[in-house]
Amino acid sequence: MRGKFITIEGTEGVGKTTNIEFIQSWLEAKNLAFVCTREPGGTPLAEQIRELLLAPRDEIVCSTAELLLMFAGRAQHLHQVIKPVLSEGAWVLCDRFTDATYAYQGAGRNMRTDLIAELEMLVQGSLRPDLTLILDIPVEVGLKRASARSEPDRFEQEQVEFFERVRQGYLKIAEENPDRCVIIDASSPLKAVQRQITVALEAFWFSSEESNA
Ligand code: T5A
Repeated sequence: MRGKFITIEGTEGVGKTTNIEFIQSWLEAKNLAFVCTREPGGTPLAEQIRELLLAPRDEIVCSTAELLLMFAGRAQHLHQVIKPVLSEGAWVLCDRFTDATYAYQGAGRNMRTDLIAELEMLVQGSLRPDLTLILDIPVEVGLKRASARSEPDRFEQEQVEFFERVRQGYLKIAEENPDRCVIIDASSPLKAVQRQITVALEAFWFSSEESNA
């Protein structure tokens, strides 16, 4: 039986990295075999593409080049990691996936969603995450958290308006995919965020067990 595919999404500094560690402990407590990975990245080639994408540079990166690099890394990641792991029956926990492309390149850069959907079909076929946790936070709060932690990467150098569009993009994805997406209020203290995540994971676990029975 195919493993489950969980993704975690949100705007900058929303707390994905912090909460992924928490989700890993939940998976361990359930005795589930899993691989934790990220996008852009997840294989040596895709990590090199990540470096190309995130490095601040003087040259303005064309939105189409950015979009194609995202999907190039994703194609390699799917081929080398995600699909083999899922077909062995293990779970995949991924820090960002294609929803980030719809939110950042689609809503953020105003790229056509039908073009993104065509690339999604080319690269993924019918594969979609089974559960997506969208950590939601006012943009300014996330940017403040991110800037306190490290120097801004190329995306973090964008204006607040860009991240507002990205946030709205994520909220639209959640509205259009209520069976797959759960919005988590990430502006609360960490313990409260993790309580919401636990509720979402337990509900997902319960429904997966029921459909397996
Ligand atoms: N991208 C990616 C695209 O444009 N298209 C795509 O298709 C894909 C896949 C990737 C960049 O690429 C773009 C989006 C991104 O800009 P990334 O590293 O995945 O970069 O994304 P970032 O958002 O930059 O990830 P960060 O690591 O910066 O942020 P996190 O992981 O969301 O936040 P985290 O956990 O590091 O937390 C930030 C700080 O906040 C604190 C933490 O301790 C930390 O210091 N914190 C809290 N503080 C108070 N209360 C809470 N509840 C807190 N939770 C965390």
